[in-house]
This record gives sequence, C-alpha cells and structure tokens, in this order.
Amino acid sequence: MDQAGRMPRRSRGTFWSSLHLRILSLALILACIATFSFLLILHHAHPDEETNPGRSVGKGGEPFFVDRRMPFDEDPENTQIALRRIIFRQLEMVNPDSGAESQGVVQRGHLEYSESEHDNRAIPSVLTPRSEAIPCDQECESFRDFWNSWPKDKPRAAFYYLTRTSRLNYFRKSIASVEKYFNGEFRYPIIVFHEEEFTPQRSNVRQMTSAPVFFQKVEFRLPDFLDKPVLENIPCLSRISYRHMCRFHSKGVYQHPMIQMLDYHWRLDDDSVLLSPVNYDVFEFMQSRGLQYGYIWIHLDAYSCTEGLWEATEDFIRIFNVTPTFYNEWFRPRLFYNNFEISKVSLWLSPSYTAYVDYLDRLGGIYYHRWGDAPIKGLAVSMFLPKTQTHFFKDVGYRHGSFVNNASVPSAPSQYLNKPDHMRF
Ligand SMILES: Nc1nc2c(ncn2[C@@H]2O[C@H](COP(=O)(O)OP(=O)(O)OP(=O)(O)O)[C@@H](O)[C@H]2O)c(=O)[nH]1
Ligand SMILES: [Mg+2]
Repeated sequence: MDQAGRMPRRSRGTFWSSLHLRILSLALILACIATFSFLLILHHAHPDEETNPGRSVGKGGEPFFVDRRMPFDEDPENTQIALRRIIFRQLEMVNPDSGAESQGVVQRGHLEYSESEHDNRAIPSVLTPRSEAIPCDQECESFRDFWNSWPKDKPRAAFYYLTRTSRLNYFRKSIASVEKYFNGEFRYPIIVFHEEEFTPQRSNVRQMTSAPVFFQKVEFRLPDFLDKPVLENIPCLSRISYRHMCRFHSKGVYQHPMIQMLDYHWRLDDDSVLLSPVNYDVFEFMQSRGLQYGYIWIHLDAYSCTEGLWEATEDFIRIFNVTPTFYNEWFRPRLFYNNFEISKVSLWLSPSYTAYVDYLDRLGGIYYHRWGDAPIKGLAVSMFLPKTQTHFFKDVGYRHGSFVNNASVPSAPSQYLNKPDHMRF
C-alpha cells in the first residue's frame, strides 16, 4: 500500500484478475448446474432409450431393460402386409361374405363408414367385432333390477374392481376408504370381478359398505387366434396372468352385460385408497360438464412394455383413416394412471374404440409384449376424445402403491404435486 492507502498497481491487478477468475468460475459452475438440471428435466419428461439404456422400473414395479427391436418384422413392407392380413381376417370374421381380401390389396370400397354417437371420426363399422355374448346370470339380473328404482336424474354409474382372494386385505381397505370418503353419501353400486371362488368372502365385503355389491366370476384364458407361443419371459417382465388382467381391463370388461348397463364407471384397483372426503358427486360432475375421461395422474410406462404399440397405433390411424384429436402430443410411453379411472362407458363401447382394441388384441401385443390397458386406453383417449372432455381430478385424495395425490392438504409437499409436467398435457 502507498501512503494514500491505495493498493500497489501490481497487487490491484492480481486482485482484479483473481476476482474475474472467481466470477468466471462461478458463472461456469452455475451454467453447468443449469444445463444438467435442464437435461434431467427433459429426460424425465420424455426419457429416451438412447440416453437411458439401463435398468428402470415399469408399471407394476417390475424391472425392465430397454429394447429397440422392431415390433413385427424388420421389413416395414412385410409388417404392412401382416397388418393387412390381420384386418382382413377381422373383416372375414365379422362379415364372411365381404370378400375383402384380394391379392393383398386393401379394397376400401368394401368398408362401410359410420359416425358414432360419441365422435365423428370415421371408423369402418363393419370392423366392429361381434360381441362375445356373456350371459347375464342371477347376480347380473339383480343388477338390472337394481336400476329400476334408481332416480331418473342420477347417472347410472358404478365402481368396478377386479380382485383376487389373496388380495382381500388390500381390497377391504379400498372398499372401506370408498365408503368413508364418498360412497357413504352417494351409494353407487360396486361390481367385483373375481377369478376364483369368492362366495365365502362376499358377506364380509358387503358388511363393509352401505352400497349394494354385485359379484361376477370371470375366466381368463389365452385367445385362440394367437399363432405364436406366449412366453413367460419377455423383456417386459410380467406374468401371463398380469397380461390377462390387462386384456380384461382394456377389452373384456366392456363385453360384460353389467358394465354395458352403465353410463359411467369408476375403476379402482384393490390397492387403490381414497384419502380424503370427496364432497360432490363425481359422476354428476362428469355428466353436467360433458366429460368422458377423468384421471388422477399422467405417468410413463416402461419402454419394453410398449414395444410396437405406438407403431401399431400409427398403422391403425393410417389404415382406418382416423383423424386423431391430441394423439400427436401423446408420446411413447405415456399413459393415464388408470388404476383410478372415472369414465363414460359409451366411449369404450363406441365403434372407434371397439375397432381399435380388437385390432390391437389380434396383433397379440398384449401377450407378446405386455401392452397394458393403461397405454392402450390412453392412446384411445388421445385419438378419439377432445382434450376438453378429459378431466384431471386433482382434488381427490388418492393413493396407489407409492403414488399419492395429496389433495386434502394441497399446500403440503408432495413429490407428485411438484411435478406439474405429469399433471398437465
Ligand atoms: N382376478 C385377478 N385379478 C388380478 C390379476 N392380476 C391382477 N389382478 C387385479 O387387477 C388389479 C390390477 O393389478 P395390479 O397387480 O395391482 O396391477 P398394477 O396396479 O399395474 O401393479 P402394482 O403397481 O403392482 O399395483 C388389482 O386389483 C389386482 O388384484 C389376476 O391374475 N387375476
Ligand atoms: Mg395396483
């Protein structure tokens, strides 16, 4: 320092250069953090196989490895021919006299187009498969009778579950939460689909709720049309029984006469739990606003479980001349987390959805790749419904596994509420 207390020139230079250096380093560190966070967010919103080739966890908690194999054939032309064959087989099944297949060329003149009540996208009605008639048994008949005394202005709606005796403990908690937080007041009936004998458990379940409960036994088996062996070990780890369940929720349940009697259903899994009071009638809410699909979360499936599904949907759109609504935003492997699903039944009975799910079913992807009911139905919603007819039930407190929609305390920190990208689309 000189007498005036100034720093010597050299020291000042060193000071400034070290200050510059510090600022520069800090800026560099901040830039690195920002880039890293941005990439992380980007990756989370749309994970990419190439940047994420490792192990992850799929819907159902199973680990999976990413797999880039082509869904049907390496040669896209062969894939096209295979798809057309499947469609023609459908045509023959529905209309044996259609004579639709001729030298492997699509003859569009043979297809009749119709507009459904629910959307105006052109889907050939001739492709609607004949419903495999499920007889209405005694329980089903009493369900039919039940509606005779139902108020005319109240939507015909019901909860439905698929469960197993081994899951009775979960199921009881679910039923109890529904009773406590919603149905004690609104009294919508509950349909319980089950595979094994459930008679001894019936009274126990009925005691837990003031709403009428109807039981229906279902049988799962591999469809006859599958022409390749269904393997236990596939890249998307899942038991074959789990794949039966996916087929049931996407297709089989809508062939059931009890579901066909409804305007709306609220699907829950036996491990679904309501967490807080729902003080309004969600079905009337849907009806009065013209809503068709209510969901609790938008999530991502495992890549290996959607192998070929988006490609098959692209083909469906092209071959069937579908004009999708918001499908272009519905990137692989998005899904509605549909263990909670409040929806209009007529959507799932529409010719559009019936054609789509039957088409996918016949490709066999549910069994060969474990195409889940959630991605299948999500894709259907993104093709056939305007976004304005979907609704995010953010005010319903709900838990399924580790997922929590903590609506009772909206300001409380919740890992899911803090991910707005998963809540909006
Ligand atoms: N009857 C019957 N029900 C099943 C079968 N597999 C699953 N379910 C039921 O279908 C619903 C969904 O099955 P989960 O195993 O919970 O499937 P998930 O929600 O995708 O998987 P988690 O994340 O593990 O809960 C539950 O209510 C199950 O009890 C089955 O093989 N038979
Ligand atoms: Mg579950």
